[in-house]
Order: sequence, then structure tokens, then C-alpha cells
Amino acid sequence: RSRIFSGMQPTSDSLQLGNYLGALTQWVALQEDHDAIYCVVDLHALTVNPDPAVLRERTRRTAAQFLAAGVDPARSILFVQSHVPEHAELAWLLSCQTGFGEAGRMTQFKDKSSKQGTEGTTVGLFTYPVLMAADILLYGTDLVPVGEDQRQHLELSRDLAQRLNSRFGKGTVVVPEPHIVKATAKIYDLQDPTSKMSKSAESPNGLIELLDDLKVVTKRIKSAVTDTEREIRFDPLAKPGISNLLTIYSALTGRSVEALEQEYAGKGYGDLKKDLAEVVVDFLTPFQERVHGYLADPASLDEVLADGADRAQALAAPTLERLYDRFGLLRRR
Ligand code: AQP
Repeated sequence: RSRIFSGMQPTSDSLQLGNYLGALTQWVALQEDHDAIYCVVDLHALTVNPDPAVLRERTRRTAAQFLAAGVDPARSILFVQSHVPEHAELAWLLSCQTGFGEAGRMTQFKDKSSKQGTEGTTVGLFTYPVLMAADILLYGTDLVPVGEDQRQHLELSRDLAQRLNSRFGKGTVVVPEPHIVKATAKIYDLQDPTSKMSKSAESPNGLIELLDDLKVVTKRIKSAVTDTEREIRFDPLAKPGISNLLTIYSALTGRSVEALEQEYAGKGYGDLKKDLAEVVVDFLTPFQERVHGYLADPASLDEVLADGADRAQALAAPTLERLYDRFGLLRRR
């Protein structure tokens, strides 16, 4: 069985629909016939300096949303990144293998740091993709299910893996492959349908947040930006807003975009939005109930996470030990 690893940051009280459709649904599907490891990457979230109490709360909330989406801790390993210190340790080794210029070419860093300014941007944000490579390489990961925005970071993980293999010998680490499902690889902001939907967007109005009030969700879908035509047609270049709504509709119902185009031929944008809002509300209602169930029992949730951390660490520790040795660090007796 091949090995899957993926993570999500606890950077918001709620995940957004892009996180769910771009990544989380693939996580749930892949755990059926792969060895899957899923992680709340709290160390990554530190790069934007969150309030400590808020971070702690969001870490549990993020784990609860993984479980509510169907991540099954009996089949997969589910844990919190900082519970397994090998992640931070391997990140140091890898940061000493990453070129400064190479890290500086990461577009996500360029985007986020340009918004925050030089003084507001942490060194942690700069080395974020190196920590991500450590997460992946620590487990001999074959496949990483992510959305399109993570493709470049994954390319860096592959480059680092190949670098270690050419320096220390073939097979030192596994070179990971991205698993990106084209149809849902990038869900767009409802108010700005040429930008990706993002948890920490400047304005929440274009987000579908999984834990938001259902009336707010409905209102946001009904006020989604469209275009001045009337035809309901999938055409991401000419009609990014309508195409995004069709993508979401199709992904949540399992109906093809073509079938939806036919069904809505001659109907108005208002009809599409009203029906989509119902589809989203029908999906979110039981999802939110499950999340609140997990959050009502934090002791059990913490137990699931502790068990996951034990299982993850059992895999991570020997890999790190082997790499420390390859790098020439004298091991303690
Ligand atoms: N809009 C999206 N469409 C499809 N997939 C998406 N992902 C994120 N946004 C979309 C995927 O969800 C996972 C979450 O990764 P993350 O939490 O590490 O952070 P991110 O990629 O930076 O996601 P966000 O929501 O934009 O978070 P913030 O605002 O904190 O930066 C990844 O697999 C990602 O590809």
C-alpha cells in the first residue's frame, strides 16, 4: 500500500469549502486503500503569529472538522504536528539543503509577504515550504493530496528529496508525487472569482465557511459575483463566477457540469444560486452537527490526537535518526 500524507493549518475557526473540496474529500477517499497520515499543522500556523489561546482552540476545531468530514482514526493516523517534534528537527536539516534563492521563488511567500511588509513577515513564513517538505519526507510519503495552490511547494519537496538521494544514496528518502484532482483543484472566492477562496482572506464575504451560520452561507452564495450575460455555461475564462458555482454544485452533488448546464438552460442566475445554496445547506447541516459533537467532548478528541501522535512518532523517529546519521551528526551514546 502506498503512503499518503497531508496537512492543513489551524489558521481560522472554520475551514472553507475550498479546503474541503480541494483536499479533505480526497483525504477521505484515499484512506480506503492507502496508508494515510493526516495532520493539523500548528507549527505552520505559527508563521503568522496567532494569539496562543486562539491557536489552541483552532487546533481542536480543525481536527474536529477532519473527523466530521470522514477521516477515520481507526484507518488513518490523525495527529497534531507539534506533538511529533521530529517535524521541526527534520526541517532544520532540510533548511540547510535549501537555497536562499530557491526559497525566495515561492509565489505563496511572495504574495503573503507583500501583504505583510518586510517587518511583519517572519522568517518562519519564508521557510514554511521547508517545514512542509519535512512533514512529507519524514513518513516516506508517496502521494500528497492537495489543492493547486500547493503545487509549487510540493515541487520543492521533490527537489529536496532528489537532492538527499543524490548526496546520500538512492532510496535515502521517497520522492513524493502530488495528488491534485483537476475539477476541484482551485475553488474561487465568491466575491473575486479569479482569486482562490482562502481561510484568511481579507474579506470573509466571498468565503463559504464550513462552520458558519447557514443564513450567512445562503446570503453569500446569493450575492456571489457573476457577469452581465444570462447564460449558465461553464467557461472559466469568460464566466469565472458562474463556472465556480457550477464546480461547487457538481462536486457536492456528484452531478456532472454538463448535466447541470442542461438542467439550467433557459433559467436565471438567481435560480442557480438559490438551488446551490440549498445543496450547500443540506451538506453543512449534518456536518456542523458532527463537528459540534466532537467539540462537546474535548477529552475524547485529545485522546484520538494523542494516539495518532504515538503512531506517527513511531514512524518518524527512525527516519530522522537515519537522516541525522547520514548528515554526519555524532549520535549520543
Ligand atoms: N481555494 C481552494 N481550492 C482548492 N483547494 C484549496 N486549498 C486551500 N484553498 C483551496 C487546499 O486546502 C489545503 C489547506 O491547506 P493549508 O491550511 O495549509 O493552507 P492554504 O493552502 O494556504 O489554504 P488557505 O485556506 O488559503 O489557508 P490560509 O488562509 O491560512 O493560507 C491545501 O491542500 C490546499 O491546497
